[in-house]
Order: sequence, then structure tokens, then C-alpha cells
Amino acid sequence: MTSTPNGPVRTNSQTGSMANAGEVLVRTKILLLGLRRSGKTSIQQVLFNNLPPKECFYLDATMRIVKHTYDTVIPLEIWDCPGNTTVESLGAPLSQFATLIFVIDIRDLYNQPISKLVEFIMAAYHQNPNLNLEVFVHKAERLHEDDKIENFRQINERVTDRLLDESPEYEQLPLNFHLTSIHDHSLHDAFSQVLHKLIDSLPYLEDLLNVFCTNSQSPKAFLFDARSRLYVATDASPVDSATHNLCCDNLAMLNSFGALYKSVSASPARHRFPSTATPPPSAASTTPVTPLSMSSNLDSEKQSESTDSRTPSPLSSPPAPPVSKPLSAPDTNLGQARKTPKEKFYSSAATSLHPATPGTTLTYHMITPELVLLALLPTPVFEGKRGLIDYNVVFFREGVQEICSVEKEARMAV
Ligand SMILES: Nc1nc2c(ncn2[C@@H]2O[C@H](COP(=O)(O)OP(=O)(O)OP(=O)(O)O)[C@@H](O)[C@H]2O)c(=O)[nH]1
Ligand SMILES: [Mg+2]
Repeated sequence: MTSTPNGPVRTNSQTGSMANAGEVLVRTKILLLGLRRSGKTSIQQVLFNNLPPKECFYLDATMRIVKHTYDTVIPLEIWDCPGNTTVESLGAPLSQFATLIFVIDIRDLYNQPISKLVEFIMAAYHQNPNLNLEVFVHKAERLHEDDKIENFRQINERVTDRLLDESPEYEQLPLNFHLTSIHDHSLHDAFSQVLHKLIDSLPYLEDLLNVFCTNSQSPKAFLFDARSRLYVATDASPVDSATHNLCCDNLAMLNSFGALYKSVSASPARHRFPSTATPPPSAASTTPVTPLSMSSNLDSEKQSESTDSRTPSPLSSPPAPPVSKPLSAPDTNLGQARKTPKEKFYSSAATSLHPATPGTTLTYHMITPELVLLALLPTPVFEGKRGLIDYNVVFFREGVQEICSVEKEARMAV
């Protein structure tokens, strides 16, 4: 997606769907393909519809293409296809899509799915060379570790060999293989990586996270899409799966209490009493933060959009992201929000991970209604510099909100 002074230009991989009256929201399209019962609908439902993995067993076979929309940093349109979909029966050229995800059951007889995958890859090579090609070797949890690696390697090798047999020109095609399962966090990790390739503003989000980490002494921070628990961006330090899993679990726990927080913050009685400080996280030992301590944090981040007169301190404020012209445009959504004297609540929470000194605390800060910041902090920093952390979060939030409003504005076509 590119933006010109005259308005947004739609690339091939994006199509519009109606947003508000007269406006069309340009969505990035993802194609979900694979043989029958490979797990396509389960993937879509677990990630974007909060379906518990165990209930996927009862999903009906998909008989025709179902288009699901999902709004995060970028608006997505995911096409869940029946198992017998071919390039011809798809009903749309591959040039319309940004990503093709092909799902292969790790225990399948490999010839049939590989033939189908190769057929789509060859079509993509001619119709849309920029298409991101992702292969999910799925239901991986069914095999023991050694078999899992061996099958994964074999599938990888066979696809490459088959493509080479067809023509040496296909050797250059960048194919990405992922081991996935709906029963663990591998699916979230793999889909997050798929999503990263689609977010044009990813470098700016990463910059904001890097600055936040440096100024807050955080060893790792993620910007998560709260509902799907996909991470939209992270700082430059490497992602280790233990930390990623921990953040996913923490987010699932906090999501399940979401409605409770809303009712607490909305209660008029809540506004009459001054808020109490959050209990020191060390007191919570390894147990996740309780609803009580979380709700007490809600007030600490109550932020009036109309009284936005903070003076940035050179010590702790991250620089504005290097986003092009629309950032400063006075008619962005953020600009309008600032004019409205409407109070907004940004919930926050903290969980002590290691009670031993110095200890680590996992913090949660709501950034937009869709996005949350999860950051690991040394407990002494969290306890001793709470003001500075909150201050850094405010600037991080402003940066992310501006990036989101630019993304949204660029995708609105009248
Ligand atoms: N063990 C295991 N089972 C899975 C996984 N993902 C999906 N399944 C199961 O696989 C079966 C088929 O899942 P679906 O999501 O309906 O598969 P599909 O690809 O949409 O199938 P069609 O719509 O017929 O093309 C269900 O019984 C799911 O519970 C997984 O990661 N591990
Ligand atoms: Mg299906």
C-alpha cells in the first residue's frame, strides 16, 4: 500500500470492503488453502474467533469459500477455502492476495498435498511473484519430537524437489515452512511472523518498542493484538519461545477477565474514591495478578485526551516515528480525538514472574482498543520507577496510535 498526495493507491493484493457510508476500507487478503481436514478452518477459528482448540473437532467441512474479516493494525480478509479448491475454481486471480498459507497435515500421505501446493506455487509465480508463500506443517503436536523434525524436513525437501523437477526457475522462490498446532503457541508464533510481512509500518513500531525498552530497562517487549494474541511487533532482541508462550498465556488470562474490568471502571462509585496503589508485585509471588490489583491499576492510567499538555522529557520520551506526511495532518483521527473532551481508560496490570531478587515483572498496558504492550521489566525497576514506566507508555501509546491512524487513513478510499 502506498500513499500519494492525491490519496491512497490500491495495490493488487488488497481489496476494498465497505466501512462507513461511502467509504471503502482496503483490506489485505490472505488465502488459506490445503487438503480436506488439514485444519484450515480450525486455524482461522482458534486465532480470530477465540474457539477453544478442543471444539475444533466439531467443525463442519467447508463447502464453499468463506471470507472472514479481522481488524488489527491492518485490516485483514482471510479466505477459508474448501479442500478441493484449485487455481481455476478459486474465482479470483492470485494477484489479489498478499499471502498464501498452505496447510499440510504432518501425518498426511505427502504426494497429494504437495502436488496441490506445487500447482498453486507455479500459478503464483506467473500471476503474482510478490505473493508471500507460507507452508504450515500442521497438527505437529501429534508426533514425537524426532518424528516431527524428520517429517518436517521431508515435506520441505519434497516440495523443493518437485518444484525443481518442474523448472529450475522455481528454485529462487522464497518458501517459508512453519511447524504449527492449534494445541500450543506454535500457531500464534507462525501466524505472527506471517502478519509481520504484511505490516508496512512494522519498522516504525519496532523503533518505538526499541526506544521503550531502552528507556525502561526492559529486556523484551511485545505489541500484541489482544484478541487474537498474535504479536504485531517486538523489539530488536531475539524472541525466545518460552517468553513468547508466557506472554500469550498471560494475555489469555487477562482477556478472560476483560469484561470484569470494564464493569469496574464504568461504575460511578469507582470514580468517587481515589485509587489505591497497586500492591507490590513481589507480594503476588508467582501467581498471576489478581483482578483486584489489576483493577486498581485502571485508574492509574486514566487519561484525558483533552488535557494533553505534557512536556516531553528528553530523558524518557521516545522520538516521534519517522512516518510520512499524514502523521502531522490535522484531520487525522487522533487529532479529532484530542479535541473531544472524552476520558479514556487504558487498563494496565503487572505479574511478578520470579519472586526471588532481583526478580522479573511482566507488565500489561492497553495501547489501543485492539493492541496491548507486554513488557518484561526487572522488578526493582518496576517498583522503583513506576512513574517513568507509565510516562514512557504514554509516549509509546501516542506513537502507536498515530501510526494506526495513518494506516487507517491510507486505507480509506471514498
Ligand atoms: N491434533 C490436531 N488436530 C487438529 C489441529 N488442527 C485441526 N485439527 C483437527 O482436524 C480436523 C479438521 O479440521 P478442520 O479445521 O475442519 O479442517 P479443514 O481443513 O477446514 O477441513 P475442510 O473444511 O473439510 O477442508 C478437526 O477434527 C480438528 O479438530 C491440530 O493442530 N492438531
Ligand atoms: Mg474447513
